[in-house]
Amino acid sequence: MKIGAGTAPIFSASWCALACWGSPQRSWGGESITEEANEAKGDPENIVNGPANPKVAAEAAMKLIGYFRSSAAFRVRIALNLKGIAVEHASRHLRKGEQAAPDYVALNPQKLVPAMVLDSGDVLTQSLAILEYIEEIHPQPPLLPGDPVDRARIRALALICTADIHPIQNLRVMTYLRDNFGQSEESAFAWSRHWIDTGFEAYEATVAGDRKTGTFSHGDHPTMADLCLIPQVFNAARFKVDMKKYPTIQRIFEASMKLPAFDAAQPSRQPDAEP
Ligand SMILES: N[C@@H](CCC(=O)N[C@@H](CS)C(=O)NCC(=O)O)C(=O)O
Repeated sequence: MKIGAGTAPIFSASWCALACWGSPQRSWGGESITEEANEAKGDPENIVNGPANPKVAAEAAMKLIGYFRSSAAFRVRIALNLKGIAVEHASRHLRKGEQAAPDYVALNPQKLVPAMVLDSGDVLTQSLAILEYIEEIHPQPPLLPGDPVDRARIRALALICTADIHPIQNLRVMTYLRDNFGQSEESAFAWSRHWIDTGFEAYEATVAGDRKTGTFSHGDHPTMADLCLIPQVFNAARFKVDMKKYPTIQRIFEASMKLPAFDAAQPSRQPDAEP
């Protein structure tokens, strides 16, 4: 999908210049990307908390539309941080249904975040496709290192989280269970826990004791597998999954969260974060 010339500007002046390892994520404030918000906040020049490093912001060419608690957007934020790519950030409040607003549906008919708008006007959707794109335009440090067998292992681990766990415990599925099947919040949580446990049992069995597992899921540097695992561990905490059952995953989680690229990408550090 491509945004043509003359398309109404949909982004707030909510910028986060994401610098490389160790540098904090800087926000220019603003959570929503409605045109009203744009009008209220004015041009980027009017934003009081401008970038500490104008060069980084000036290089920003891509715009990531996410939500602080979105694990799919979280994956992309980690990749951008790891690779030191600056982007403009904007948010759609999922609990308020902003992902279903017509201007967003025009970008992503799936009504899901994230979406990445390129300087060219092209719009990328699906976090794994966005990760692969980022990897192609900015190969260092690699998210998919090694030989084809290694890369298949990394992708398989990533897919446990992104294809088999996350899609059946995300917001719209939980809402559907409650609204159409009369399930309580507690039952919906139990559903999510079940599917996270099912996936994590497989993930743990794959990485535990495998010589290809290192500090991270594959070797001693973070890969696409970790970018998908760590946000899923955050979800597991929300749904009160007992992580003691998954010592290797827990170890990888702790190693990952020591890295600034992961830490800066976590939900509570986003400008649109809520308690
Ligand atoms: N497979 C998609 C999943 C995207 C997705 O499910 N996003 C969630 C947030 S993590 C969302 O937008 N949910 C809105 C909803 O459920 O209505 C991807 O990887 O990008």
